[in-house]
Amino acid sequence: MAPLKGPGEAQSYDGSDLRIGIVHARWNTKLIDALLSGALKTLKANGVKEENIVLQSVPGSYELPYAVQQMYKASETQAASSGASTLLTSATDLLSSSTTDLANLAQKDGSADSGASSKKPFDAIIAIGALIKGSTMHFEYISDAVSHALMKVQMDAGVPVVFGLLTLLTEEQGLERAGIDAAGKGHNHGEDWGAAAVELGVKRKGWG
Ligand code: DLZ
Repeated sequence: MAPLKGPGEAQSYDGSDLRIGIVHARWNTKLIDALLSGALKTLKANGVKEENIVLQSVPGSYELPYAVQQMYKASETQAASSGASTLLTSATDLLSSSTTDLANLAQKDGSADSGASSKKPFDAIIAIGALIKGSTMHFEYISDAVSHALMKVQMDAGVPVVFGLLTLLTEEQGLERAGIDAAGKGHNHGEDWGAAAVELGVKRKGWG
């Protein structure tokens, strides 16, 4: 019988053509490490190439929306200029190469090309953080601000931003959602985030 909760039957999408960004906070590192591993695991299982996954870290969850926004903008700028810079690199190589070096140039060009194609704008970005409620109002303010800001970045930039922010009332909740609780009854939500990034990244190409 299908489970009541969760993202439903796992469907596989071909992520081999996708470029995915991941920004993660460093607060609550034990949780973050497990969630990040989970996300990377499903990205790779769905065919996303390692060289097309870009990782960034920020101190805490509050910094996530700004980092996502800047990362996406930078990827757009790089994509716009990468064609020209690839040509420039090849021309410079050609002029400065001796004939013995020319045999290597094809290989160099190949890697420049694959670099250029991997410099396309991100197809999706995953924002990962773990906020744990303390004794002040800090948790409420940051949870609210970050959730709204991530949605705003997604809508303003027109790129899927996967909501990998755990808003936890207890540490135990975090361990379960990172799939590292002692009882082993938890589930690593990072895996779902990786799958969501691939699904949205693939589907948005068809929506254009
Ligand atoms: C300050 C703070 C606290 C108390 N708790 C957390 C947390 O549980 N999870 C998290 O990701 N970040 C936390 N931070 C750091 C803030 O998100 C932020 O990095 C700082 O306030 C600096 O802007």
